[in-house]
Amino acid sequence: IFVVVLVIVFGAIASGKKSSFKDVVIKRCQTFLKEHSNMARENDCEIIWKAFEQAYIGRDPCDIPPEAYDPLINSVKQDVVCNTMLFWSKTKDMVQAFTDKRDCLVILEGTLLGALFDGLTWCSKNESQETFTTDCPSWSYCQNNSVRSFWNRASSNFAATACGNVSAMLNGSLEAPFSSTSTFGSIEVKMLDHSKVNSLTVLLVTKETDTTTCDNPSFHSLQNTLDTKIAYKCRKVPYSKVEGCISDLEIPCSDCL
Ligand code: AVW
Repeated sequence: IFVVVLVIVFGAIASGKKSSFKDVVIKRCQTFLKEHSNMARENDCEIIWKAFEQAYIGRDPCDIPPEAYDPLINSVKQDVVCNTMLFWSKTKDMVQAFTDKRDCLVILEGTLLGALFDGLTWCSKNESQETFTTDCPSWSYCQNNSVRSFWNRASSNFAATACGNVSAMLNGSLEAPFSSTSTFGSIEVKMLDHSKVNSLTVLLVTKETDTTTCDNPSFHSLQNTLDTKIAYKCRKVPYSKVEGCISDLEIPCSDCL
């Protein structure tokens, strides 16, 4: 009896401590659907999980093409609101803090698909049924790794569904805020559909001491990549203004950008 009790107690402690990767994703899914109750009827967290898993389970973690995530993309139902889409490059933390509790702008990481996997690492192995969260190939170790292919596929979908006037927050503290090899430059700009998107506005977030302006040469390559039927605009936004809006939710969005 003593041994049985011991096994049960240790079993409970062990299972209570460790929450599996699946548990994390399912929990995020349920939380998101609670906060966006209008989406709860159309989205099923278990179905989404199954569609996700089939992309990489049992496969070489460097041999997952972005298309492997097509069933996942199709399993998530979310209508994007035109004129609210915000892209970003080299500004992640600021943009996440800024959009977190505001509905006026939506980033990929603020949609159900992006929120489920933001900040996570996952992979499997040939012949394995398991999901690993450590010792997975890093972002640039191989092109088609399970995590990078997911973000490439998700970003391409996010841009392809964009409509109206969209914007991109870029980092004015950099010598070249636009990089044609970034996800924004290599995937998202190219996927914007001129039949739905009217304009792309670069919001160049600039500190007082920054010297980079909208005349920066890197924006020429952005305009060359952008469909000529989509209007290009660029405007400086003071970093202090964005900071102020992050700390004070009472300031309306229209006064932030
Ligand atoms: P980014 P993007 N090693 O700030 O335009 C590890 O350049 O690419 O913005 N992780 C990396 C690496 C790397 N070499 N490169 C990129 N990442 C990951 C989705 C890392 O997590 C949204 F819709 C880094 O924080 C945006 O509009 C993130 O990729 C667009 O794509 C962004 O790198 C931002 O992609």
